[in-house]
Amino acid sequence: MNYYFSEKEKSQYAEEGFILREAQFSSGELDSYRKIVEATVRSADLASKHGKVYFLDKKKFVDVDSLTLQYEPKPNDNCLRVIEPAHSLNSQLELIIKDRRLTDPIKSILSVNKISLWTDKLNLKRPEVGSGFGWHQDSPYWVHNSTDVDSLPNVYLCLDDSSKSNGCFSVIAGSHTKGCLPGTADGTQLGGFYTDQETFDLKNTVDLEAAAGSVIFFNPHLVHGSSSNTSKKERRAYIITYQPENRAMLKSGLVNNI
Ligand SMILES: O=C(O)CCC(=O)C(=O)O
Repeated sequence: MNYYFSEKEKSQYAEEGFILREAQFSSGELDSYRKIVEATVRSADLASKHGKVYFLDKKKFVDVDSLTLQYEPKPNDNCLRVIEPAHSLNSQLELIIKDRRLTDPIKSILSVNKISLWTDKLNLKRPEVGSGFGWHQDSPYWVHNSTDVDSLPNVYLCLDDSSKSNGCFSVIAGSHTKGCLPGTADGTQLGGFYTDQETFDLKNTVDLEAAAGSVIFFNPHLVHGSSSNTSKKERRAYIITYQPENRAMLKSGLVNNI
């Protein structure tokens, strides 16, 4: 059994910059992954007590060695929003990172037989407090640390059922074809990382309302984002980014061949 992309998926990925595969993981697997995720959150809370706190555009971040924790804006600034790289807190996440349902399609995208890890993020969009992510590409964040930013495909694993009300993942189909796009120049510290809306067409928005266990593969240049979680339901996601083998990870500089 393998999970490589079909020819049709390869051309759809090339054209639109993403592929959604539904029902990839069973409810038993998802239950165990959610337990691993919540254990990782508890470890992050403990680790944060020894970290360096700083604020960007009034948003709280804590760095602990090569780990970065990002919090919700005030008054929910005790609530974790993003943990990166998450596997550094919990080696059980490596089970997911190495799963062929995720790695085979990545090998199809990269046209290689062996891959390594670039980074992994847990995005915890908690009920009623989880904030949105503005339209952005990932590539501008990485261009200063990677000489081959085109070769950093992402996998987004839905850990909960997601809809517009709990802030599902949204993409701008076809927005990946022009490389790194200009950021906004709104004078804020992080503004340059949000994509200038003149450079893409909101008409091409696809809201990926997808059940838990769905997986979205997407190009590092694809413009994407999501709205806040106004519902009473969890919306957790695990985003893993891979690269060809023998390359160093984003934060630690270590090599993690899969
Ligand atoms: O989790 C989401 O909805 C979006 C996350 C995202 O855009 C990112 O981590 O780059």
